[in-house]
Amino acid sequence: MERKTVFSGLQPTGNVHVGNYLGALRNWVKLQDDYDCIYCIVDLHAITTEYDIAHFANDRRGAAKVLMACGVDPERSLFYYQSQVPQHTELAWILGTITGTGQLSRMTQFKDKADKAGSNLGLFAYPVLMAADILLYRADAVPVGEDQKQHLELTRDLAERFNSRFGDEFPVPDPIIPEHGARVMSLQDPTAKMSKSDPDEGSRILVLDDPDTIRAKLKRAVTDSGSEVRLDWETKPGVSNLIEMMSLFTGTAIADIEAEYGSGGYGRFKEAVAEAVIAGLAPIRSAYRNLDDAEVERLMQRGALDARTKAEGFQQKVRKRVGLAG
Ligand code: AQP
Repeated sequence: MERKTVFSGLQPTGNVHVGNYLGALRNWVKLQDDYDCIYCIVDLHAITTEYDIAHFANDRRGAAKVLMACGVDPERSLFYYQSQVPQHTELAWILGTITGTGQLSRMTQFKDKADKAGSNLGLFAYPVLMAADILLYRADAVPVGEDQKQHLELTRDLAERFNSRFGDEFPVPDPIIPEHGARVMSLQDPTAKMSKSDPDEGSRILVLDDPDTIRAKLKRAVTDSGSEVRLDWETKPGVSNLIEMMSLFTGTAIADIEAEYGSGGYGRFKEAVAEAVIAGLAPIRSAYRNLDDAEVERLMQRGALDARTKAEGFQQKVRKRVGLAG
């Protein structure tokens, strides 16, 4: 049977956090066993908000290295930088012609980011470029965290709209959202998602944080009133976030964590969570240290070459559909 195709992307900010890891990256790695996987460092998405120009190339490679250290394997997956495959932006333009501006202005990520940093056309059109990323390769499935659900809905709408206007070309992709870990919350505000762009470093644990930093961040993590360690997202969002994190890093069932730490107080529990996270991230830190920058860059250039060839074959079909090719 033909293998299905998976696509997903990550923005290169150098701050890959455990939300990205538990919500998306762990799935990316597992899916390599059963799917044709295409993974992308979406640098064009990253420049839609303020970024550090001088360090961008370095940050981009840093993100590629973190992903490789997590287990994204360039020998098994197509892995490259988005800006090196111009078919992404060409398809985004074409899809933009069938996207209503009303629908785009309802995207919550656009509203949040525009409120914080001001709006621009790139930020407004971000979800169309994301749809192009996915549809370019005719992906069947997209592993993402909960926050990307609305963008995936738009992608599905655009696939259907394109197919009905120009003829059947795109499969309508399904999101792959994990049952647990799809929305890891900020350590400082457990009602907001853990995020790369939060100015408070203490709000997130980075995949490459050293053990002492992880201990310190978890010690300062906001917990709730009372002292019982129990999963209850309504009244105990801070503790629930830590319980879920511990369960995902150790594979221990939530009920077993509650039974072991329920009445021992928050201090002891937070220390145990820190050790679980440190142990879970240790192999990634060590794999990262063993990666060579020049070799990573070579693999990314090779990935871009392969991706351009693959993308061009698909994109020519789109040009024919819309009347841009003979
Ligand atoms: N807190 C989270 N919990 C679970 N999954 C998450 N993801 C992001 N935050 C969480 C998932 O990680 C993948 C890559 O994300 P991205 O690089 O595209 O960044 P993002 O979605 O914009 O979220 P960030 O990392 O927090 O960045 P900012 O600060 O820019 O919003 C995606 O699959 C995402 O769902």
